[in-house]
Amino acid sequence: MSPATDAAAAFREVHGRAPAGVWSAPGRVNLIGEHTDYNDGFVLPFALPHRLAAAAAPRRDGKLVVATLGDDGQLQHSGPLDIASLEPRSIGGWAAYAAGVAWVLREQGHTGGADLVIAGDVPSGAGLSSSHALECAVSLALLGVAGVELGDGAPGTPSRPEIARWVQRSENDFVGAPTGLLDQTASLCCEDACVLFLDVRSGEMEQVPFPLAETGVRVLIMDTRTKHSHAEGGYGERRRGTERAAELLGVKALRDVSVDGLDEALARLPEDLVPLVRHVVTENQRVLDVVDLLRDGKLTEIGPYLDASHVSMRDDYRISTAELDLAVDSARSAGALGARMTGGGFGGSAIALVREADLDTVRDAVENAYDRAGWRRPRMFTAVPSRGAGRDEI
Ligand code: GAF
Repeated sequence: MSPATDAAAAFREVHGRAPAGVWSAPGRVNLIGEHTDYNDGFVLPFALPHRLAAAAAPRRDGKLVVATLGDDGQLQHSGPLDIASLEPRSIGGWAAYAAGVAWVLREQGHTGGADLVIAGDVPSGAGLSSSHALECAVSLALLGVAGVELGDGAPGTPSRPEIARWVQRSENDFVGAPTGLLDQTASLCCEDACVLFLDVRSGEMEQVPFPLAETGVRVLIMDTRTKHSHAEGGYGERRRGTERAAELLGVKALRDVSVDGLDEALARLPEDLVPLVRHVVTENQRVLDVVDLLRDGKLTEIGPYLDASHVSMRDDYRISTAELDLAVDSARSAGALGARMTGGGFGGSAIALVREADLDTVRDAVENAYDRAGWRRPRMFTAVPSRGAGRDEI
């Protein structure tokens, strides 16, 4: 069974008929480039093999009816929601993400009701973008049942980057989470076996080969199973801080400050903004350095950049937690080539780049460290870069 077949089976159970189609979208990890997206900077995510699928059929009454299949096999139902009367912030909980997409598509002229049933295996609350996977799957499903073809952005054929911007708008304006463009773009635009180098300012993208198996290394994901939430204070506070710094420096965004000009820029800022700016500027440079190494086929040499990124998020951006630090530090001490927290922070997941031969040692070391701390062990798994969102054969 796959998320797509699960969603289709659940759709038949709920509606007593087959869906018109199934569309799915992956979660992501960000290899490096954190909190750079809303500063017009660079990011380097890859799509997880884990996906959320939306089985869908059109409705003629303009309503959106959503059911999601939980890990416990139980269906949770929303709605019916009248798409024409959706208003920003009018809905809470998981249904807000699906409703937000219907709202933004309505704003773009793509109205149309639908029955949706969602199933999948992206761990939720793990900082692996399950909410964006849901939004991206729902956006493709709603466009799909409305007969809208994806294209190059010409009128009537929205492109994937354009849909990513719509999804961002639904989150910012409808859900009320001030997130950037990283996660939606990763879910919609990533490709198999590659990391996606995205320049958020220009929208330029490069699929950079990330040959894990051929190099004998793995990416170990360590879900600390501790809380993270972007709608709450810490994320927005950091974002506002970096925007204020850009304003004080007289630049459009911190992307415009280079590492060479960093000291001079920091000298002009109030003390509280210094570490925030240092993180963003050095993180952008680390993304560029890692991309250069990957283009040169030097995957095993990127570890120190992952480590430096973690230190920068821990000490300067202050978005790490004791659980994330312990996962990162114990993985490193047990021989990981590099490790860092991934995503927005304040909990969620860390990643470690590990040689295949060291995988068990690293896993054991992390578990032992957690046991010694008296904490619940992280959920750990390896993941390879996978395909982005799309329609599934069922
Ligand atoms: C979260 C946000 F949704 C992204 O836009 C990005 O800012 C990330 O945190 C940090 O890099 O996942």
